[in-house]
Amino acid sequence: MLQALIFDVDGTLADTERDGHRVAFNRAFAEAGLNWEWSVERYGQLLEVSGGKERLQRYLQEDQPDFVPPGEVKAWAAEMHRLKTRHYRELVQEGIMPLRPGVQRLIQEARQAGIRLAIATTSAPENVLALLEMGLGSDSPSWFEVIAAGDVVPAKKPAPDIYLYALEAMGLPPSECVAIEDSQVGLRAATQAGLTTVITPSSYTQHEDFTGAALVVSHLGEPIAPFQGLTAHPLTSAYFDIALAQSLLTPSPSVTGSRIDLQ
Ligand code: XBP
Ligand code: MG
Repeated sequence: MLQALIFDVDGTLADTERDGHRVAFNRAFAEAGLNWEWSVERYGQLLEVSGGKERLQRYLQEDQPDFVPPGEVKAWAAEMHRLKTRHYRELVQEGIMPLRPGVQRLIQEARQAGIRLAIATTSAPENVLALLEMGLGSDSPSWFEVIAAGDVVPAKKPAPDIYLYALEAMGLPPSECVAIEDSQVGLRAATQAGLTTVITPSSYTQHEDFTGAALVVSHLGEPIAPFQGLTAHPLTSAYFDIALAQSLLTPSPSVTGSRIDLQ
């Protein structure tokens, strides 16, 4: 039986990378007196690295090899990331990154059905809280039993650690949960943790390979704005709901020799 939904944040709850995190990094660079500018295209490549601090260090290695940070590079990256986080929260509060279709509906439906909720993200916890409060209201963080975020585990996605952390905190096996992700990096993390995973590709991840996902749909969908199925999975619903999540965990009758096969 389905017990919980575990949500990724960036790209899944809202399309945050291009107009949120990327712009916030650029504003932090400007504030620090650096004339670096991450273009939409370059940021897309840097997204291969999960985590803002880690991404920044990859950029230094690849694009700014002669840059000498004041002090130790990790401390410098952490300080830049603090600036960036402040800018990111301001961007969220401007309301420029609405929740994706179906996110609010699904979360409300889960709450009504007694399905537990969790977050598993590589993004900093401050970012997650800002996005939830802006999109779902100030008390919404409390709806999530676990908000596993940022540096709570050292190995970020695609390592499964953040999902394993969330599962352990909830005391649930992966077989009773469904993860909702937008990227191949996130899919790898979730499936390596043993989770059935639904993918709603975001603007940066449209063309990624989602082999291994239980379901790939354009977004979670609304009754008046149906999702599009992006894999061969037979869809009888116009939007992703608890019944569909449950069906992904229930082995197909023809495979298991259930009532249908026994007739
Ligand atoms: C996406 C990430 C994050 C964000 C930036 O996380 O990799 O690093 O791009 O956030 P997810 P920070 O898809 O797992 O939510 O700068 O706070 O790391
Ligand atoms: Mg994501």
